[in-house]
Amino acid sequence: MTVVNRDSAPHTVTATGDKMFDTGSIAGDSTATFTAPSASGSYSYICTIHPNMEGTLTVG
Ligand SMILES: [Cu+2]
Repeated sequence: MTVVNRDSAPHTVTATGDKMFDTGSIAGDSTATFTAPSASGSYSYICTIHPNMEGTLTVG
């Protein structure tokens, strides 16, 4: 899947726990792709640069 960093600062999309996905650092105003888990479920992720930034990836 593709994610877009619309901020000027770099961020990551990094799965918590078993780290099933990790974009690494995405530069500001850039895109990154990663392979989403194939199993349905909710996967928590954070930005490793700013660990207070968190979200959930839902695979239907
Ligand atoms: Cu960040």
